Amino acid sequence: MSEGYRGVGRVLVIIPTYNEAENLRIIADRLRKAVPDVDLLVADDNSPDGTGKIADELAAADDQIHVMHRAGKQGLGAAYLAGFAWAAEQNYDAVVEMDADGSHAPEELPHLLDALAEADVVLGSRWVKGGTVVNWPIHRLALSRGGNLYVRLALAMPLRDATGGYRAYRLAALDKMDLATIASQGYCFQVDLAWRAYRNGFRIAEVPITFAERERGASKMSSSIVREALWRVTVWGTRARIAGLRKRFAGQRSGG
Ligand SMILES: Nc1nc2c(ncn2[C@@H]2O[C@H](COP(=O)(O)OP(=O)(O)OP(=O)(O)O)[C@@H](O)[C@H]2O)c(=O)[nH]1
Ligand SMILES: [Mg+2]
Repeated sequence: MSEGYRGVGRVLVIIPTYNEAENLRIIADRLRKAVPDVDLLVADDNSPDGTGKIADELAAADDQIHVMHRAGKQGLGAAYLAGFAWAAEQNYDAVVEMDADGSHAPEELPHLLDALAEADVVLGSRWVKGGTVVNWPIHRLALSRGGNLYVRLALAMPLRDATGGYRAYRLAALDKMDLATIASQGYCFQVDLAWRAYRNGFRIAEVPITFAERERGASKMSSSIVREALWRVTVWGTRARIAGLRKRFAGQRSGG
């Protein structure tokens, strides 16, 4: 167990994994070197490629590395929720979301954590000044850009990168986000959390990151993940608009 990170307290980085045997050692090693003051939890969904066994070996050799073995593939949202609950039980002050595939550079984590000292939620952002994406094909760039534009318009939420998955949260903020009602499974989970943070009026900071395309292993991105995000964001946006209209209508009636 580490002493904690300056201005933030005890930090747990959660890396959800499904078939990341080629990546896990590399990312864990980079993280431990880049930010020795934070702990790591690997949340593995019983990966058929033996990722869970590698996680066990890493944990046996380093008491700042922990493993959660989950029964089977249930989506990244469910893995994160289980990780957040474990962090709360273990009295961490903050959690970080990070992919296993090297897209999120552990070397940039200090930027996120420094920002968290003055915020409740920090988004690693590809689409603010200084942020970039390296080696993405044009269709992935278009999907991320288009997805973020849609989220911004549908939810009227002024964030540049609400779909990204490199983030830091204070546990006190997560605690107020009513996580038990989250149904989002795929990457829509990230939008869901950003939307909850925004509606709660939390301090949200976006810091630029350099996002690199995965070099090894297979992507879990799919069209059903995109469809889920599309319909959920549309439902949330419509609900928010109806609630806004109701409020205005009620205000007009009582205010004359
Ligand atoms: N535990 C768990 N982890 C998952 C699941 N789906 C994805 N992940 C992990 O979530 C992280 C992000 O998944 P990726 O496949 O990299 O998704 P992506 O970044 O959209 O796609 P690419 O980078 O293009 O491959 C990785 O660490 C995955 O192993 C899941 O169902 N369960
Ligand atoms: Mg990835």
